[in-house]
Amino acid sequence: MTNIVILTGAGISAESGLGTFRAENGLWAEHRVEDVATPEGFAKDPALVHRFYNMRRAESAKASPNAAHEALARLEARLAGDVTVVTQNVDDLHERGGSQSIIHMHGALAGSLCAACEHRWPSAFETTPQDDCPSCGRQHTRPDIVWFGEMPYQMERIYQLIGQADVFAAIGTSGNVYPAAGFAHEARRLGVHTVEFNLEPSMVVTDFVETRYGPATETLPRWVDEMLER
Ligand code: BJW
Repeated sequence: MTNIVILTGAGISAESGLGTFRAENGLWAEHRVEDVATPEGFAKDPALVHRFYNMRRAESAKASPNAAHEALARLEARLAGDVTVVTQNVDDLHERGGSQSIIHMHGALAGSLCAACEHRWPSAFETTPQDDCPSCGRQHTRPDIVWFGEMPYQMERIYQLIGQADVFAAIGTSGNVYPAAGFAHEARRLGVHTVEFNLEPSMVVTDFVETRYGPATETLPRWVDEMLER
């Protein structure tokens, strides 16, 4: 039995055509992070934030899962052991790629959240600040996304999974955003084998005992083959 926890970031969806955040031509080259990814930005201009996530939802719907998403689904289906994908991504490419065990720690484009009563429901394809909450009827609808200063989802469960893991792999994440950027450190402290997949060393590269650089659609399927042959 081998238990594997996989942390994914924007880089795994890059080859599906979705922008990463911190690249020169990335999402935040055109949108200030303070405006679209903080509660304060939402309070200042909710219509702008809704437009930003409507645009992201439309781009995500046009994208298809790539060979890296599919490789992770194959690993989960065939490995003798548990594979959990903890994703920082808000797209649904892991679901559509066939993974079953997925934690969206930064929320999902598929969800809406009432900022007044915290009711959650499946998001419409296009949302506006005027949308009524189906539970309390007030107009405080926001995307169910974890912004800076907010607590990511299922943290207790994630640390529990890391504590039971044999392997921790991080794929396509720059290591800039905590607490996700601290998972490899915790895994290594517990003696878990840590492996990084990226185009280049991340900010937390020293927490990994193994590194594999190159496009995830090439490095991941190879690694999955190796894990399944062990
Ligand atoms: C490829 C590739 C290919 C490309 N193949 N690879 C000081 C110290 C420590 C922490 C903090 C601090 N000050 C503030 C904090 C906390 C803060 C934080 O970390 N800030 C940092 C900027 C320092 N964190 C938070 O606020 C979090 N909450 C929290 O800490 O709660 C605790 C708390 C709450 C309240 C009170 C007290 C405590 C919440 C963080 C939420 C992040 N949300 C976002 C936006 C929303 C989602 C969305 O709009 O989609 O999530 S930020 C953004 O960054 C997004 C991502 O999920 C996240 C990570 O980005 P990611 O995925 O790593 O993307 P990139 O673009 O950075 O990197 C892509 C990588 O892919 C690159 O490395 C490429 O090389 C690679 N790549 N193509 C392989 N083909």
